[in-house]
Amino acid sequence: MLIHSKTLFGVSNESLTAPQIGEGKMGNKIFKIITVLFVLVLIGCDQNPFDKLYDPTGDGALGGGWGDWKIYDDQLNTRGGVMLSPSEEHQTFAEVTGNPRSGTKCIKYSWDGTRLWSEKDGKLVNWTAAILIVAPTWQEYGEEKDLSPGDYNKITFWVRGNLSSGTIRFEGPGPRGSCDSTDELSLLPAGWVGKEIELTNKTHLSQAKEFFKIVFDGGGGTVYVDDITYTK
Ligand SMILES: [Ca+2]
Repeated sequence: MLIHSKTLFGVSNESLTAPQIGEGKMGNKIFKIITVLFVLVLIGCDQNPFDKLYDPTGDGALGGGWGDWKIYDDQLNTRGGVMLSPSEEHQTFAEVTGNPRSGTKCIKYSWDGTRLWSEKDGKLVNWTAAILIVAPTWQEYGEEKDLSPGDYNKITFWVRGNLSSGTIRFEGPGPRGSCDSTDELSLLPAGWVGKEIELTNKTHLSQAKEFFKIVFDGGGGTVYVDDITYTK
């Protein structure tokens, strides 16, 4: 963002020089228009690594029937974004091509184990989470989607990876501490293994702010995830 600000400032200075010849108000208007255009161009060029996970095809399965809904196969099919918590430090979240469970890509999420500051908790915490959220960006977190018409009973997915210490768990929609989740896993398999989250709290499904969460607890590691599906 800092780079963008500097670039904008430079553009502003250049566009101010021409109108000073005698058209102050018109110059101001032109300056504002040029500034807005550059902001739009810069937003369009933003190289956010999560942009490639944005589904450009529309509502996916949500726009049609309410059958099984694969929210990630070789892309994120939710129109939502990805949020890292408690901050984005010391973690990597990406799509990778090596040894996916299906197609050509899978998700790779790593944490190096460094404790991070949590604004919500007001202290350093020993966990991190990658969250597939309903909102397109974390700044808009809080946007909800009603998944209850799907009558979904579980989320199925495939994982592999390794933990350096601590545990990992996978969660469905709902607040921390009360959402449906897998058990805490102290080991991840080297090869792909299927897992599932049983969805029991229908209130969380009707007011979903998140589709799926990967939570490292007590230590870092690397996990690969593929074929995340809401199903009956
Ligand atoms: Ca895949």
